[in-house]
Amino acid sequence: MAASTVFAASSSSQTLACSFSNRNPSSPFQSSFTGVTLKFPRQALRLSVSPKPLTVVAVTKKAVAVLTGTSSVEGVATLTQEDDGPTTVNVKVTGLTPGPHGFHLHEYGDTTNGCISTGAHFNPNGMTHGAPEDEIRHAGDLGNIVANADGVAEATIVDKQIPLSGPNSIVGRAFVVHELKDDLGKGGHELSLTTGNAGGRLACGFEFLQLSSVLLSKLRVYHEKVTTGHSRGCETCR
Ligand SMILES: [Cu+2]
Ligand SMILES: [Zn+2]
Repeated sequence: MAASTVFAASSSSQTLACSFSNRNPSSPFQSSFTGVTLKFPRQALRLSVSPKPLTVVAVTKKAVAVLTGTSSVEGVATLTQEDDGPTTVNVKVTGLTPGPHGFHLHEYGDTTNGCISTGAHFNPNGMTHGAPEDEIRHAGDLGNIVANADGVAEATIVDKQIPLSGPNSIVGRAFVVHELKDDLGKGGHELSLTTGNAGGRLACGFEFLQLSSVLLSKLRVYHEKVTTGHSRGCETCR
């Protein structure tokens, strides 16, 4: 998992930084730069090897996207994924016309030219457009969200094809809310199998990954342990 990889990497660099500044006068380092053999004292070697590799048993990954556009349509989507399970998306969009609106994950988290620069639907498996429950669908096909009479659409979507880590991670890609109803590939229109004929792009926003509070607190505890255990004479530990 990406989060645990980062964790492990930071712990080893922390330990390495500490071991190099351990100045024990009884067994000093010798430099090889002047042609002298590099010898590490036993104590330094022990410090550089973590006695127990850190294992994060369960990780909750979280991401958030803020959706904006050129119209008054705006919204927020929060995403949560436990380990490698399905991702839950909670989305709220305001300023819509009442009724269904296509809601997709598009390929690029690029909004420099408005929502058009988010590209096509996220489609890592080379499929045609479909409904979220279809076997043949773009990974980014999340169906429709439905706005009430006040123009507010709220939905909770649980989907297995939009993970927050791994090769098909959707972090850095963009949600798009459309002008029209997504026909889920079944409308018979020439655009049905590519976009669901969902019309213009009203609002969009890309996903930021958030570290869970549990993981953050574990990182703090671990960092505290490392710094208090090895901090003497180790300026880089602080
Ligand atoms: Cu779309
Ligand atoms: Zn699609």
